Amino acid sequence: MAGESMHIIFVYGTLKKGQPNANVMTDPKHGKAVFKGTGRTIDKYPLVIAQEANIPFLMNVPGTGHHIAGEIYSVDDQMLQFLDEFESCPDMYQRTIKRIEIVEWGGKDDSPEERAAANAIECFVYSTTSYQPEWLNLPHFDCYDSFGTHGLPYVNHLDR
Ligand code: PCA
Repeated sequence: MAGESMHIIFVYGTLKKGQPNANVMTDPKHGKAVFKGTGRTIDKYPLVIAQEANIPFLMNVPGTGHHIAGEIYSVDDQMLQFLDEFESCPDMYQRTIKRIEIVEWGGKDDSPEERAAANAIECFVYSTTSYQPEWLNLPHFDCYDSFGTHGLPYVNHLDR
C-alpha cells in the first residue's frame, strides 16, 4: 500500500530463518516483511526456553544474561498487527523498543551507502515482563535454536 508506514523489528526466537515459525514472516497473507540484516542486543538480557511448549522468552531484565543474536526486518502495519496477535501481545510478550547492534546489514534492496550507514538501530522486540521468577534460574542462551543441543525443541501451537 503506497505511503503506509514500515516498522523495524528484531526477532530472536522461532521467527528467525530456519526456525519453527519462520514461515509466518514470509506468508504474504500476513502482510510484508523484508529481511534487513542480523544484529544483537546492545544490552544483555536473559533468553530462556520455558513452559511445556519450550517457548523462547527474552526476559525484560536488562543487564542479566547475554547479548542476544537475531534478525532485523522491516514490516508493514498488517504484518506488525499479525505478529502482535501471533505472539499473544501484550499477554505473553510485550512489544518494546530496544537498541540493536548491527552485525551484518544485508537487505538486498539496500545501496552500499545505506548498508554502511549505521551500526546500531532501534527495533521493536517481543520481550516479556510476565514471567515466573524461577525462569531466571533457567539456562541463559545468546542465540536461540529450537534444534540445539539443549534438547528443548519448540512445540508447535497445533501439537499442544
Ligand atoms: N517469537 C518472537 C519472540 C519469541 C518467539 O519465538 C521472535 O522470534 O522474536
